[in-house]
Amino acid sequence: MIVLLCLSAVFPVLMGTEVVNSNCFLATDCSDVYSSGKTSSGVYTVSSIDGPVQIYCDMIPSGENHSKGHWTVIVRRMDGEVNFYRPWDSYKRGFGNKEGEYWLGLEFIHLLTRRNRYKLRVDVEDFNGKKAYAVYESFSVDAESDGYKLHVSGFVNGGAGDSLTYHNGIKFSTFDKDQDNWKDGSCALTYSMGGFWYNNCDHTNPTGLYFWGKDDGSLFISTNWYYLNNNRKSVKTITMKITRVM
Ligand SMILES: [Ca+2]
Repeated sequence: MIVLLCLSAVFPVLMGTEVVNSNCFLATDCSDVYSSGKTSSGVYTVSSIDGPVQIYCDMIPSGENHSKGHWTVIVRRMDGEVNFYRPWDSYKRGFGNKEGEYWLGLEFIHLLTRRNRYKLRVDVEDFNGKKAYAVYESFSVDAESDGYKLHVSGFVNGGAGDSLTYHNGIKFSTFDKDQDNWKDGSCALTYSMGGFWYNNCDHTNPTGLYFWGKDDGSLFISTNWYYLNNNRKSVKTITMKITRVM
C-alpha cells in the first residue's frame, strides 16, 4: 500500500476532518514514511512521477548526529544474491530485492535530491567483522541529461576513510554507456563492473562482483571500499543511504 502523508494526522485539531483529503500527499521518501506514523524499519511503497516505488527505510529516530535519520537506502550489498552487471536502463529504473540487495534507481534518486537536501551515509563491514562508516553532509544527483552526475561533499570519517570524494562531479557509467574519465577504455565494460560514477576508475565500487571474502584484493572488480583497509578486497556488506537535512 502506498504511504499517504496527511497534515491532519499531525495537526488533527487545527486541520479538522473536513480537509483531510486535501491535505494528504504521497510519501516520497523515508522521512515522509516516518512522518505518516510508520516508524519501523522495513520496505515501504512510496510514489514518484513515474509511479509507485518500493524503498527500504532504515529508521533511526535517536542517537548521535550521524546515526539518526529516516534513511532511504539507495544501494545495498550483503550476500551476492543479485546480479549487478546490468545495463543503463536497469540502473536508471532500479532493480533487486528491497529486503536484500538492490539499486534504487538513478531517476528516483535524482528526483528526491532535486526536491530536498540530503546527506549520505555509507556503512561497510569486512569479512573480519570490522565495521565503519563515512558520512557526506551533502549528496545529490543531476538529471539524466547531465549524465546523472554525482555531487558529494562534507566528508565525515566514521573509520571507513573517504573513498567517494574521488567520484564527486563524475557522470554515471554502465557497460553500455561509458561516461567515465578513462579516455582509452570503459571501466564498467573492461572490468566487468556494475554501474557507478566511475572516474578512472574507482576508489569504491558498491556494485562490483561479490566474492564472499574469497578474493585477495588484487582484482579491480570486487565490491569494495578502498580506504576501509587500503585494499580492494571485497567487503561483506556495503550500504549507501540518504536522509533529509534541514
Ligand atoms: Ca571511457
